[in-house]
Amino acid sequence: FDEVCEQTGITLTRYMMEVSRANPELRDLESLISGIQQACKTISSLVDRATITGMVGYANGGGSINVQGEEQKKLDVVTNDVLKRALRFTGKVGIIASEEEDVPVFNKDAYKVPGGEGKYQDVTVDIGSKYVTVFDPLDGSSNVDANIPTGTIFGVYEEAESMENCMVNDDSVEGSCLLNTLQPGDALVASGYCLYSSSCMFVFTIGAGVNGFTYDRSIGEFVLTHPNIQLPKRGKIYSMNEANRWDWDKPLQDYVTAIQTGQGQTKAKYSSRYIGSMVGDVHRTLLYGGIFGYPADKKNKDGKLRLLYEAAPMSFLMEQAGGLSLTGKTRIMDLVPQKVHQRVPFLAGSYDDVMEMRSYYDACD
Ligand code: AHM
Ligand code: MG
Repeated sequence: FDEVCEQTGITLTRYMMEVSRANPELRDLESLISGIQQACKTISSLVDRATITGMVGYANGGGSINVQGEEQKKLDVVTNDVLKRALRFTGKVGIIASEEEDVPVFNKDAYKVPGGEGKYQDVTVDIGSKYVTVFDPLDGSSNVDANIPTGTIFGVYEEAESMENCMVNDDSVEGSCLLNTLQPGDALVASGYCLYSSSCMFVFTIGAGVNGFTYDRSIGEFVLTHPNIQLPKRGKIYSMNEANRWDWDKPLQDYVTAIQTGQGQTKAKYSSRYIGSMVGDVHRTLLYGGIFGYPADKKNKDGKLRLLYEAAPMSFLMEQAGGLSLTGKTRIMDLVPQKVHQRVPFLAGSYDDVMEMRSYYDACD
């Protein structure tokens, strides 16, 4: 009988229940992760069925532009809404910052939940003991029409200060809600991603290592398949958009030339792999090792990836798996964002590979 019961394995739901039983102060985080996992299951189904349901292509016939000047795809808009609602109804999230929202959203409104005697009652988000959640609902969405992997990236911060002085205007938030949003990666309490690929995987950290769960559609649960992921100290793969090579910093050009030609520290000739979808590229790097990045170039001095909801959450994962994540020289987890949608050069992966890359920048000083 025991064997039959064990067939399900350790689900993400059970994992978080056990974490919060052992650490009652993390009970709110359990609710929050439950909201995110629920949203990821819905997004996985939306992505799976997108070509059947007509959910491919641009939103509003191409007229929908986000604050970063990017055209939003239909799936960007829908998945943002799915995640926002899932988080809001946990009652544990005060502020949400998303790639697809111009300014952070403050969950201050009352909403209705089922009450006693079949009635509905108004509740407001419990001010205090709340979290700030940052996310990119569907990273790599430009690839989705061609069935290339995509992913959801998220990061969770605790509110660093009281929300009393939070000012919400039509097109901006100021005061404590902005200060609570602009926290450095080092303040993250959880981060992770959900990868929508040949299988759907939820990989995350709460600051005690990295665990990977694979979605078992037959039971509707994420099941622990990759406990305690450790990045190999070295890999043999580099992963960057090489079309930008001639615009990269000289130290990075020299480093990549060295590992391509067997002149690097290991004397191995590295292979190149680049999906162009950060979640897939980071996932491969976590499992196989090597270095992945979106570096600075002449046109884009800060690279392409966003610090708050792409680079910092992924840096937390990389470090928790024993790897390293730098802008070139500087540790990304140390950076305090000045703006919600700020970009940052990102180079991360196996500890020794990233340190070798860094040595080319040191040599330039
Ligand atoms: P997005 O957030 O608009 O989807 O863009 C981010 C994506 C990353 O997933 C990926 O690493 C990068 O853009 C690829 O950019 P490029 O096509 O310039 O190589
Ligand atoms: Mg993105």
